[in-house]
Amino acid sequence: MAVLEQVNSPQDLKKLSFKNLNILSGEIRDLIIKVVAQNGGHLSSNLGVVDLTIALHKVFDTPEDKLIWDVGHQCYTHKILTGRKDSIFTIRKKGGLVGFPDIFESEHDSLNTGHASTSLAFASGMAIARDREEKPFHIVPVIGDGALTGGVALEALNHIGQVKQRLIIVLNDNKMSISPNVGGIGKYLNYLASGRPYIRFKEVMQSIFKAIPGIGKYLVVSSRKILDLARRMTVPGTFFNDLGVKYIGPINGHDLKELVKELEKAKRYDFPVLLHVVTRKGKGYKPAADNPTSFHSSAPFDIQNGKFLKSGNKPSYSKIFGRTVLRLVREDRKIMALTAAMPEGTGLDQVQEEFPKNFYDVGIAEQYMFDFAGGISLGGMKPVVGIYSTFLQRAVDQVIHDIILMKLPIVVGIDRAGIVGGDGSTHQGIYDISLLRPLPGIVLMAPKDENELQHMVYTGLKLKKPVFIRYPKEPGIGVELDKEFKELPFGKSEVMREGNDGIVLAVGPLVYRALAAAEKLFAEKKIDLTIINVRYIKPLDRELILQLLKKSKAIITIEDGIWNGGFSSKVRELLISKRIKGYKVLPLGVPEEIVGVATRDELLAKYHLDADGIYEEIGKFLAD
Ligand SMILES: Cc1ncc(C[n+]2csc(CCOP(=O)(O)OP(=O)(O)O)c2C)c(N)n1
Repeated sequence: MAVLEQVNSPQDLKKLSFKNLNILSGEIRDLIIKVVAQNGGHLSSNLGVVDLTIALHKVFDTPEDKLIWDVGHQCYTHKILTGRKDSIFTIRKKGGLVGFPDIFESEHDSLNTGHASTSLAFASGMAIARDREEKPFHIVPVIGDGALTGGVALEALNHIGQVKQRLIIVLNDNKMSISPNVGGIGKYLNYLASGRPYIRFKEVMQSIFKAIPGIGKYLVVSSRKILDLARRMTVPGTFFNDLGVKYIGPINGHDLKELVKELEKAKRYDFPVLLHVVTRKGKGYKPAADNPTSFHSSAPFDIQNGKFLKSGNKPSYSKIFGRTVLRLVREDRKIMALTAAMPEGTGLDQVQEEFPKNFYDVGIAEQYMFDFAGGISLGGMKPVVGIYSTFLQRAVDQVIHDIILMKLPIVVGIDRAGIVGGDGSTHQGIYDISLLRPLPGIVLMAPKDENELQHMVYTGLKLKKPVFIRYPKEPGIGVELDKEFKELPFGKSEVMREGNDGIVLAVGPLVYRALAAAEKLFAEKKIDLTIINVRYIKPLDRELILQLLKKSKAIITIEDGIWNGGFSSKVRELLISKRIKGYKVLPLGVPEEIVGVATRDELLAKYHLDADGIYEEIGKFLAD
């Protein structure tokens, strides 16, 4: 019988021998590979922490002890071991398990995560609360070397070193963020992981022993134990030790015995310790180990050859964004492409490859990136930022305080804007319109297709203002790309279809779904709609909207995001400010609720944002 069959809760692990734990580790890897090959998901990070997770559950007792997974994308083994083995094939599917820890899903998940670097701050707060109540349990945040570079993690370390709560921080160091980790902290961890501080210490000690006349050479031989002890003590990890967090490591993250031994020891301290655990991303599946970046957030694939199962040849908006920036850099070396740890995801890796000097990956540091961009802009260069809508949320203060108030020219590609499939609530890009639209002096655009996206990036750079361009995570429409870039008329929308029965103001690629709905409404119900490709959410084409109101006072707004406070509200505010009477508005968008896990298409259908939903909603609205 497979060992995994005997494990239904973390308690079952406690009885297993190390031999069986090692067998279990192989079985879990096989299961995770099968699950991700079928559903897509985070493969390389999950394969990297199988042994670490087994060791953690062997040593600690969840749910009493709190395991906190930073980012949370590496939680599959944790889910398998904490009673969710039988539903693991539902992960990332509608109604299934969330691909990240979720406190509503299991008592073993002590924190919802998805955005990086939050674990240490939460652990710190939870430890204060625990200690006030004099409770004995352990709090164990597990943070990657990538997430450790995030500002909030460093702010937490700074405070933890001061407050000195009892905490066991596990630093899972695999040298990788999604791409290879960047920056000084990563280099420092590599230095620690290589054992070089110890080797250096050993060399110095041995030369001191040798210099002692007579007995020196004997001391060198017998000093191994002392040196070994010294290795465990203060020499490595000075950065952490000096902050007030005891460094322990490096520890082989694939050696269960060593892991269990070190975790058991860590339980004895009554102050914060950091265990530096070294793991390999993708371990156990060669294609993922060889190419951890592609298998970070993986599409379904063929297990035999590691090839992704492709769905069509249309380029993504990210690809077109990166390609456009690359073409523009070829013409103008003042352009600087910036990303916070997402070179591939944003498409800006294309710039990195050809113009490494015009590209910066700043690590998981969205706030820093906007201030860095501000500095670049003040210095007379042209920053172009690629960022996911969901991660932009973290830098809204920098956008307002450091970019908008100084009216700094910058172009921001907001990727994954709108509904995002698979990842669930933490990754939805549904708030950017409502967050950005009240900000004075900004330009906010949304292309209806990939051809328009390239013109928007070009136009954005010409405008010399803070410009934001939002586009979704879905393949482009497949339209032909114009060879030459062109400047889009500032603040002007595009009329796609004319009719007298209602005005549809559609944002982004939803324009095409609205067009399809309009054709069907005309064919089946003789309802004749005007369809507008909004293009500029800000500044709004007020002139056109006011003009169109002469034809019809039935307005339908369609946006891929929350409509409450979003584009729909903006249109309504215009109508109110102009004291227009007798209009009615149908707002199609995401309502004010937490958007869970499903595919993008399923979610679009749920919120009536697919062609059929738009058709039905408008049909009902105009019939009322
Ligand atoms: C604030 C934020 N920015 C970017 C991301 C996208 N992201 C997800 S995982 C990841 C890499 C994390 O690296 P690390 O913490 O070392 O974990 P690993 O995947 O290597 O196990 C990034 C950049 C994120 N989740 N949150």
